Amino acid sequence: MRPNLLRAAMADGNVAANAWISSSGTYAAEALSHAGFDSVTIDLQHGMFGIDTAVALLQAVSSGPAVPMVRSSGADPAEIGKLLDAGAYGIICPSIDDAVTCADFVSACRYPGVGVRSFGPSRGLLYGGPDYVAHADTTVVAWAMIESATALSNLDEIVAVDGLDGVYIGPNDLALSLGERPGGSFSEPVLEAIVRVVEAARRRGIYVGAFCGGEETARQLVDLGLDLVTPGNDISLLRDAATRRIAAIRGHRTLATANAGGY
Ligand code: 3PY
Ligand code: MG
Repeated sequence: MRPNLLRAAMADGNVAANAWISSSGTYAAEALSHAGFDSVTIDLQHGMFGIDTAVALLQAVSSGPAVPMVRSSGADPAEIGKLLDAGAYGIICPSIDDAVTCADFVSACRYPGVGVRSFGPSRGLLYGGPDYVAHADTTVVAWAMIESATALSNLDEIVAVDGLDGVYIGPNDLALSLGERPGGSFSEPVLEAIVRVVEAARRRGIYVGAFCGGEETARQLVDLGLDLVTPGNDISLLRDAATRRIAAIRGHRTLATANAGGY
């Protein structure tokens, strides 16, 4: 089976850079896969498209060197199975608030013996290779999103779930849940929560990644020792580059504020 180079990069102690796709264009997804990111995640929860487009985006991402992942819209095993069948090498599952939901999510990512994934790997075979089924369970990365006060209170049980590969922090929902404002730089309570998640993941020897609004917060989390950071999404990259270039042309800097959370 084609190896998961994201797993290999993180296992070697490198910090992985993950791109985030929220728009439906396959050409942009293909370009980001060639831009130097270790992985590209297609956001089926908040992205402006449905599952059929997510499949086309997986095709676009896998035409380049980055590892294709999807943030599912939830923990539904039917949707997760379809995304894996379509060739996702990693699933980031939103709103994992307790160990039971986490165990169900991991089970949806693994074939019987370990989990409940149904057979039908279709495009997974094309991308992964003919021995896909034998190695999928140890190749696909299962990330549980930690993004609420409830998840924080159940953190030790969540990270202890058998077969979970990593936790992925959603700082915007986490901020809302803690009574803080999402977007921009991390408030003190959000940063404290992030540190708690990093420590819990480290104790269990699983990976820890996070969404970041931009390059400053991404650098801050690289310094905290995260294994993977997402420095904003495709649209924030576009807006940021556009803003910088317009400012360079006009000779002054006008920061876009409407999209401060990276969406
Ligand atoms: C969050 O910050 O809540 C996210 O889900 C990031 O994608
Ligand atoms: Mg979220």
